[in-house]
Order: sequence, then structure tokens, then C-alpha cells
Amino acid sequence: MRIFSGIQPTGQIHIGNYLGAISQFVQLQEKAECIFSIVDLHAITVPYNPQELSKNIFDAAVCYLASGIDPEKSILFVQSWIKEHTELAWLLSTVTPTGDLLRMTQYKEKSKQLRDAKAGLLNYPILMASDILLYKAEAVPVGQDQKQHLELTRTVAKAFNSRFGETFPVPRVILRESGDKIMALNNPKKKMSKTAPSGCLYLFEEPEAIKKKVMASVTDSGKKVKYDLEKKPGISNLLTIYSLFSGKPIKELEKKFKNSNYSSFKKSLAEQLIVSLEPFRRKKKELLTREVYVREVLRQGAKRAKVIAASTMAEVRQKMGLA
Ligand code: AQP
Repeated sequence: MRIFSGIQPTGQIHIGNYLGAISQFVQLQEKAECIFSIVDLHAITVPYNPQELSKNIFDAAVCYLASGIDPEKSILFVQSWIKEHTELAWLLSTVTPTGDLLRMTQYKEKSKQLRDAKAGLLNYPILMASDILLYKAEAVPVGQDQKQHLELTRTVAKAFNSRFGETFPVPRVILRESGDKIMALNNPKKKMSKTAPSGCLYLFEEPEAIKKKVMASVTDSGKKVKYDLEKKPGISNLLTIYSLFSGKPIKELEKKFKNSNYSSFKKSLAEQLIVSLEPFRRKKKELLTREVYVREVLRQGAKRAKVIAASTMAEVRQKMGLA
């Protein structure tokens, strides 16, 4: 099975990105052919600073490697280095219904915040479809927020296949059963999001900051540490995080904290996170001293990705009558 997924180099990676997406990547690389990208062309669909972007691309590579992506097992590369992504995106735009793009929740939300959203933001899901289809991926591990874009990718693949003949597998989404939508620490009704830093707990956060953020996280007025998404979204989010990092089922945690108040539960969660995130911090520090190695991983990854991308494009051009 071939897998594709990406992360945007739009700033520090938070535990939502890790639990929803990257932790799945690390497991999948053991049993599937995995291709992971730093999707920089997606990152430029909203206002950005060019100097920061190039630093963020390097940091995203460090993050992938520090999280356990093994370049011997997976292909890791920067999207914009492979020109076929943008070429295929243009070709796929000719089979993508405009109405579907206008209906995308992410476009609606982000364009509302921006006032003068650009065409790139509207076309974002076509580029995402091209990322996936270029490698003929059969499955795509993502967080819940990307599920709708994946559905559009499926529509695009089917439309292309029916117009030009069987070319692309119709990829399925792989969502984590729990952890596919980690909520913001300061607002459990909103997704933890890089664009809202005050609600984020970052993967490489230092112990003091972990303690401070977890202790200050928003919960409800009740007293019981119990999973109840409707009535206790804050505590439920913290229980999910605790469970995923400790490997203990939520039921077991509820039992453990049956007689505890929120404060001692949060203290224990902070301690768990400090221990669980330590290896990520250590690995990141080590990788930051090995810049040449990190850049070489990206170079080799692009070389391998290019072979697959070029072969798909030759087929697509020929099927579309462009050869
Ligand atoms: N809160 C989340 N819980 C679970 N999974 C999440 N993902 C993002 N937020 C959560 C998943 O992380 C992967 C990489 O995301 P991205 O870099 O493409 O950024 P994004 O989806 O736009 O989400 P961000 O990082 O929080 O940025 P903004 O601020 O733009 O919303 C994806 O698989 C995503 O589903």
C-alpha cells in the first residue's frame, strides 16, 4: 500500500499535528510505502514572511525526523522542489467543479478571516489532490480537519478516471479513532491550530511551559474527571491527550482520578507530558547540530519522489492528449 501525507511549514508543530497526523505516519512507515512532504506551496496561500518560510521548511524537516520518520523507510521531501505538483494541479483544475471548492469549510473560514483571500486559497484542495494523486497514493493519514479535502480528492480522481481512463487509485482517508481532532487548551470548542498559538501545546515545548499551559487550560465548572464531550469538552480533551501519550485507556484514567480534583489531574497530565515529550526535545536539539544531514535527507527524498512524479505525469499528459 502506498501512503502520502504532508504538513505545512507554517510554524511550530503542536501536539494536535502530532497525535492526529505524524504519530500515524510513524506507525504506517513500518508496514507501507510512505511518502511524506513538507507542503510549502500550501503555506503560501495565506499571507506569510519569505524569510520565516525558509526557516520553517528546515524546522519541519527536523520535526519529521525528531518525531520518528525514518528516511531509510519513508520518502521525505519538500513539495516545491518537485515541479510536477503544480503542473498536475493545473491539469486537475480542469476536472474540478468550482462549486465544490467554494463549499470547502477551510476556505470559507480562512477567507472570512482574511478579507481579501487570493485564488491560491480557493485552489488549495486541487493542489492537495495533486500531491496525493501524483504518487498514486491509496491512503492518506490526516486529522479530521482535512477529511473534507480528502473527499474532494476522491471526487477529482473519479472525475479524471472517468474522463481520461483509469489512472489514479481513489485514495481513502486514515483517521485515528481518538486524537483526530485535538482541541485548543484555552478553548475546548475550537481545534488546536497553528494560527491560534495561545491554544497550542507544542511538541518541543520546555517543561516549565508545559506545566504552565496545562495548569491554565480551560475546563468546566464541575469537579469530576470524567469523559463527556457534550458537558465536559475541556476535561475530555485533556483525558484524550493523557490517554494517547500514556497509552492508558480513558476508562482507566477516569478510575485513577476518581477522587482527584481538576488541579491534581492537570498536575499529573503535565508530568506525563514532560516525560513523553522529552525524547522529541532531545532529538530535535541533536538534529539542529546536523544541518548538513537534514538537508541531504531532503535532497535524497526529492530524488526518489521525482522518479514517481515524472512517471505519473508522462502517463497523465499522454492520456490528456498533451504528449
Ligand atoms: N488539532 C488537531 N488535531 C488533530 N490533527 C490535527 N491536524 C491539524 N490540527 C489538528 C492535522 O495535522 C496535519 C498537518 O497539518 P497542517 O500542517 O497541514 O496544518 P493544518 O491542517 O492547517 O492545521 P494547523 O497546523 O493547526 O494549522 P491551521 O492554523 O491552518 O489550522 C494534518 O493532517 C491535519 O489534519
